[in-house]
Amino acid sequence: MASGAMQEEQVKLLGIWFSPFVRRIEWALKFKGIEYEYVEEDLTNKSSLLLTSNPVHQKVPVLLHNGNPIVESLVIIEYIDENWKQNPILPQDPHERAKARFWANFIEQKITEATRTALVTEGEQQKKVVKELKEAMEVLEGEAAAKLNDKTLFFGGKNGLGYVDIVLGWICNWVEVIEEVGGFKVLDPQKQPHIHKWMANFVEVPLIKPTLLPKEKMVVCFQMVRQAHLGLDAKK
Ligand SMILES: N[C@@H](CCC(=O)N[C@@H](CS)C(=O)NCC(=O)O)C(=O)O
Repeated sequence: MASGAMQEEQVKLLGIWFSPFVRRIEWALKFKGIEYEYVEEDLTNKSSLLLTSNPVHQKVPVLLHNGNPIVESLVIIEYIDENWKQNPILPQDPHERAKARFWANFIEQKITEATRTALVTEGEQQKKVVKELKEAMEVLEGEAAAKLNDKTLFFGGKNGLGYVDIVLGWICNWVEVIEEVGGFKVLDPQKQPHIHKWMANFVEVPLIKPTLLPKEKMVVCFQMVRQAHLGLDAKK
């Protein structure tokens, strides 16, 4: 019979197709080669499993590991890395690990959240957040210039993809869509050549490529999100 370590694990991911936060978890699971069941949620009619698994935020992604819920995408990625040791996502060295966590948090606070705000705002409020977003991109460009070169294509270093790559990866598929829908521009190959090179390499990674979404489908979805937040429907 199977030993303890070999016992069958139940891994379930509650998600929604258009979420960059969910996509990160799919990338982390695929990177580790972990089998999982994907359950698509209806966020207009959340399942009781979602509500009981993530009672505080009631958001996806939720990872259920043998029935235990883990929430918040960065927490989930760290959990996956701690539980399944193959193909480490975070660096082994404590200082490198701390630096990876620093950049992941920077991306989350200064880029991911700001992009979300820029999508659902207009006028002066949007101008302010887009300015902050551009400044954050410049800071990230500096880190990319320092860290990446012809031999080191990813923030994960010699091992290839790592924590920062998985956390940042959504920009390759989502930012262009959100820029179009929100009517602003933050990514510019002239201004962030290293980030653009990284993006070009990231989308070609065999485990990433098939998971990228068609732009047209996302534009329609994010237009609805923007309109819902701005109440444009009500004004019509
Ligand atoms: N900080 C969270 C963000 C998750 C999030 O915002 N999920 C959205 C989908 S993209 C959601 O479930 N929204 C449902 C709601 O706000 O009711 C994470 O990193 O997991």
